[in-house]
Amino acid sequence: MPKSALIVIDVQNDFCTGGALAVAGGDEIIPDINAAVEDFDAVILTQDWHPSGHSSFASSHAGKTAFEMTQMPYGPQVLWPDHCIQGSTGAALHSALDTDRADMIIRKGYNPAIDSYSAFFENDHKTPTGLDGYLRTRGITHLTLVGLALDFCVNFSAVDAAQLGFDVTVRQDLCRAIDMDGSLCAALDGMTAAGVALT
Ligand code: VGL
Ligand code: ZN
Repeated sequence: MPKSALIVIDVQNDFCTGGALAVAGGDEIIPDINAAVEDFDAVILTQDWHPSGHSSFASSHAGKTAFEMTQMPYGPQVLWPDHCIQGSTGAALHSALDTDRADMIIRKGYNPAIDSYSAFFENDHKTPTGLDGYLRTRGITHLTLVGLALDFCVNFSAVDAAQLGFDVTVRQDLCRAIDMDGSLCAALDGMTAAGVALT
């Protein structure tokens, strides 16, 4: 039997109702995510975890406002409202999320100069988070991704995972999207092209 993991992306207060970067319907998916953990050999949670003044925050760039694009040394980057600041209530995993079954919580986005949508690589597409090695050394080959946001962190994680050779499924019913400027459509196309199964 191939070993499987459920990867739960960024189910944190700031991405849920009332949060700094709330994703519409973000909280709705939590009960079904809690139910899904039973079907997997391993459960991994990710946590967006930025230092204050992070370079992905619009507030760190004079004259820029949230949801504008900017150019970083590693490429284009959306500028976000301040969110998921290390140790803040907004960065905490949502209290309705059952974290007891989680084997590991992997934090990302702690590098002040580089954002990290993906659970595998920072946005330079080079700096690894270590998750690839963790999964491989445990013999896990099949990944199912759920969480927030479908068009950003779930998307980047799924595409990287597929390119790393994992068998990847994204359960769209257990995700919600930000959907700005066609980002959801582009993400679905990109995941399909990368060989991700969308169910
Ligand atoms: C995310 C924008 C900024 C996400 C994280 O979890 O999708 N999006 N930081
Ligand atoms: Zn972030």
